[in-house]
Amino acid sequence: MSLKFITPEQAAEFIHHDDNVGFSGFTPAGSPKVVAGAIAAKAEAEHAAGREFKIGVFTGASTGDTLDGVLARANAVKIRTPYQSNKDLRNCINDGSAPYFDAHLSQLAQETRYGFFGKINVAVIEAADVTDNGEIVLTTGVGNIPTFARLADHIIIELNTKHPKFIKGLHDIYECDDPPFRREIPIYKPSDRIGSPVLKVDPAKIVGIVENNMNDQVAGFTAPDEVTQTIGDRVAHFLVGEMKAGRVPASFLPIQSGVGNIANALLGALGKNPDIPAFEMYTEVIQDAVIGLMKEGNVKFASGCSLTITPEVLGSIYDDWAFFKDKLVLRPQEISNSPEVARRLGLITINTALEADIFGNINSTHVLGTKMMNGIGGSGDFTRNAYLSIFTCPSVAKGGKISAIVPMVSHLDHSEHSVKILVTEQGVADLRGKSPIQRAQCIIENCVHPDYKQLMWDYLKLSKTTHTPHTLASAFKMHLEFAESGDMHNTRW
Ligand code: 0RQ
Repeated sequence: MSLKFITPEQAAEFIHHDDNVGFSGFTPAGSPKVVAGAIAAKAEAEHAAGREFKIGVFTGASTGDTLDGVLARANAVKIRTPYQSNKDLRNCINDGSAPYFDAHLSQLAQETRYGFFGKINVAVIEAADVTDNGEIVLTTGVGNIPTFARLADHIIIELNTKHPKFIKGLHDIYECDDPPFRREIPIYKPSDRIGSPVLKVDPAKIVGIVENNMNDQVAGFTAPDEVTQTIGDRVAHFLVGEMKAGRVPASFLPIQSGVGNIANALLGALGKNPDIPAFEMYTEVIQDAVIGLMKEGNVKFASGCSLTITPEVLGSIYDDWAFFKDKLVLRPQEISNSPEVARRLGLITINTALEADIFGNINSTHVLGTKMMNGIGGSGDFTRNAYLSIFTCPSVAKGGKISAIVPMVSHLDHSEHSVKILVTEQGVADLRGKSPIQRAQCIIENCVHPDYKQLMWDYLKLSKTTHTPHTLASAFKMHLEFAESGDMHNTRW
C-alpha cells in the first residue's frame, strides 16, 4: 500500500462530535499544528448549523495555540487533560466552558489503557518521517502518542518538513505492559535505551498525511532578573553544600528541572558553579538552557520527553547533529516521568510553587485556591519519588501584595511528606527531619519576605496545639484579605 496526502479539512472529516482525540507531542514541541485548526473550523460550522460538536482533547502536556487555542476559541472542547498553559483555554477552563481534569503526566497513558476515559477514536501525530509500513519518526516531543496511536481506530499524520529525517534515533519508544504482566522498566542510567527509534503503528489505520511546515511555538526566556538569579544561586550553593556533606555523591546525581524562567536561571547557575561537576538530566522538558550547558560541557546527557526549545536553538542542534545525537534521548512520558525510574536513579528534582505553606505543603496549580493556572504536570511524578525534592518560588507575587508563603495552602498538590527543601530569594529552608512546628520556624526564618514575617510568627501564636498549630478560623485570612482589599499586608488575625 502507499500512504496518501490529504488536506487538513479532509483529515477533520474523520473526527466526529464526542470523539476522543489523542495528539502527539509534549508542550508545543511535537504537537500537531494544522489539523486542530480544521477541527475548530468544522466545530464552528457545526455550531452555526445548530449542531453540537465537541471533542475530548488528550495530549502529552501543554500544546501550542494552533491546538489548544483554536479549539478553545471554537468552543470545541468536551474534556481536556492532562496539562495546559494556553491563555484562551485557561479562561474557558476557569469559566466552566471547557471541562478539564488535572493529572500526573506519567499516569495518563496507563489510565487511558485501563479504559478510565473511554475510547480514543483518532490519533494525530506530528512526524519527521513515515514509511508505508507504519514506522514513524517523531519530532521534538513524544508525550503519550505510543498509547494513543495503538488504541485509536484512525491515525492522521502531520508530516512536518521543518525536521530532518536524520533525527531518527533521537527517540526511544517503549510502552509498559499492564498489570498483572508489568515488569520493571530497565533503565539504570539516564542514557539507557530500551525501546525502538521509531513509533510502529498499524499502517492500515493511517487515513492520510497532512503537510505541515511550522516551527514549535516555543517562546524564548526572559534573561534572569535579580529574584530568579538569586534563587538559582541559592539552589546551586545548597547543592554544593550537600556534596561537601557527603549527602550527594561527588559524581553528582541526575537533575530534573521544571520549566519557566526560574528553572532557566537555575540551570544556568548550576552550570556556572565550578564546584558542581558536569551532570546528567533525567527530566521531562529539555529547554534552551540545557542545550547551552551541553555545548559548554556542563551537561553530559539529557533524557526527556521533549525538546521544548526555540527554533534558533533547535536549528543549532540540527546543524551540529554529530555532536548532539548521542547526548539526547526523547521518551514517552510514561517513561521520562516514571516514578519507578525516578526513585531508582536518585533524582534531584527542582520544581516551582505558586504558593507554599509554613508547614511545607505546596500549591503549584490553583491561583488563590480556585483558578487553574496550568496543572500539576510532572511535578508530582518527580517530587514524590526524588532523592532530594526542591521547590522554588519568589517570596511574594503581584508586586508584594501576595505572600507566596501562607499559613495553609489554598490548594494542595505536593504534601509536606514529599517536599524536602524550599527556596525563595530570601533563603533556603531545609525541612528534612523536622516536625511541623520546626518546619514552620525554619520556613518563616529563611523563606518568608520580611514584610510578612511578623504576620506569620503571630499566626503560629494563635494556636495552643503542639503538633500542627493551625487555627482553622484564620488559616485562609490572608487569601480572604487579598480578595477583599487587594493586599495581604492588611491581614489582621
Ligand atoms: O501571574 O501571569 O498574571 O503575571 O502566577 O507566576 O512567577 O511568572 O511563575 O511562570 O515560573 O510559573 C507554578 C505556574 C509558575 C509553573 C508555575 C502569579 C504570578 C504570575 C505565574 P501573571 P510566575 P512561572 C515541568 C514541571 C506546575 C507544573 C510543573 C507551573 C503567574 O511552574 O505550572 O511544575 N508548575 N511542571 O503573579 C497568586 C500566588 C502567586 C500568583 C505567582 N501565590 N498567588 N498568583 N502568581 N504566585 C513542566 C511540565 O510539567 C510540562
